[in-house]
Amino acid sequence: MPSSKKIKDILKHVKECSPGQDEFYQATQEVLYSLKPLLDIDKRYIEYNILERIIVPERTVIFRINWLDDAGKIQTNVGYRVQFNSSIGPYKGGLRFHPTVNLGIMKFLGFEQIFKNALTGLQIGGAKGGSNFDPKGKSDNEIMKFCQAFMSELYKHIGKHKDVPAGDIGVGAREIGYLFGQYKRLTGEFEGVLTGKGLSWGGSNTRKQATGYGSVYFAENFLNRYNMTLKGKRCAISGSGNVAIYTIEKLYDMGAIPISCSDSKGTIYQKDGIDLKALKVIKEIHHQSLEEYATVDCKCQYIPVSKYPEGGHAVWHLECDIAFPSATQNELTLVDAKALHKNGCLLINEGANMPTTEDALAFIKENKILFAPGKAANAGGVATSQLEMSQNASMAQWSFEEVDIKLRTIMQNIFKTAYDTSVEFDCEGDLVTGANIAGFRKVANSMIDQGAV
Ligand code: NDP
Ligand code: 2IT
Repeated sequence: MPSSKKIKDILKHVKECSPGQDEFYQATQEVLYSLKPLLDIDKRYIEYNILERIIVPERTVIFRINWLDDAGKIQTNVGYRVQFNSSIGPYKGGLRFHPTVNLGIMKFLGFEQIFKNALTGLQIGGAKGGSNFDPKGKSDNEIMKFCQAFMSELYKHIGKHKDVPAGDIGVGAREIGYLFGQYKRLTGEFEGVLTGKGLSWGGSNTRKQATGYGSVYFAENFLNRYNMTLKGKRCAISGSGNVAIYTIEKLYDMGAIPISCSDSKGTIYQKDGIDLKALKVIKEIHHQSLEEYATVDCKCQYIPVSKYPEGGHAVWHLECDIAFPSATQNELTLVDAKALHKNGCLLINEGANMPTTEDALAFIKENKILFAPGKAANAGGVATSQLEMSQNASMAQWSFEEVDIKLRTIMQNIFKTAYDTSVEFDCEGDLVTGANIAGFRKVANSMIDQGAV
């Protein structure tokens, strides 16, 4: 059977057996179609039913979480852990706490994580988890109660050689602390079962910075390949969470000008560069909205979300050389991609997971804008998580500089792997194809080696 017919049949089957999981269809469609050149030259993947197998999670745990709010009322949420693929190592991937979380979103994130983790060159399988719990407006006590209730079920399914969760949207150092404390209480084990831990109890230097720094290192490698650098480049960044903040920090180090950040309520545009110190205080210490930033910094322009109709997002309508979408999935639409192109943007570097919609991606490809897919560009976070696991296994703690050097090397290698694979398959610079094929090949070959399990 020709590979294109096979891919079509499988995608049809995915839709039939998992209704309403749009983000999962989007992710599987993008990956499977990009594998066509590989499937055409190596028939083993079809012969061993790798596509049918790789799109089904090895295990999905869905559970109820009951917790007591500050008023003494019982609240209920749903928890998930999708253990997608363990062919090359223990399951690894973040936990997301956000009201939009559902099974389709967990599956898209877990699926992407398989190939991202393979691209790092490290031995980690793919997983994702989380809950539809909304941390916004909750007291510290409520966050702790929720994390404890969440871990009271999750601990049965994870372990340092089995599955090692970490943070994602809505899960940072504070939540990892409460989750770890409860795991330790339930099991009596002090083990590296989570990454993103505090530095005094097993965390790795640079993990907090790693996704943002890694995204910038990736962009620099990409630009260097075309005889350019980040120096002096005007960069539009979306989001104002962990990934966005450390993208902005590293961009300053590289001599670039980060001109924006955003949150779910609005965008900050600051022509001469975002005030990083003010941003950290507002977001990392006080957990406030960017409206607050606009009140402390009068040189910036604040554009509320409601002012941007037609499916566009203000941040992508600013004049910039490079775009760093670093907030959430499908935040960069066709309208946005057209605006970026019109304004001369030369590179879109995905800090978030799948931030670009399908039609925007097609437009970007057609118009030959350089494009760094999230599974390559944002892999620095999970790679540094694996470095945390290594340090935990040997009870060591490496310095900030040591981990940062390793991170730079890993990002350089990921770029080289994705780029060289694009050359191998006659689509030089198409890193979507390069990253997907390189990640898939490693996982699929391991599945073949391990037989029908
Ligand atoms: P944070 O929770 O720290 O920050 C998320 C940011 O995105 C906030 O500014 C938030 O705004 C904004 N945001 C989230 N959801 C929406 C939405 N539906 N609409 C508009 N804005 C939204 O998360 P991270 O920075 O950790 O994660 C950002 C992205 O990076 C995600 O796609 C994540 O999967 C990806 N990623 C994260 C890694 C990590 O190590 N943390 C590693 C690799 C990828 P508000 O506060 O108003 O909600
Ligand atoms: O999407 C991601 O790669 C993450 N949220 C980080 C996962 C991890 O295990 O560090």
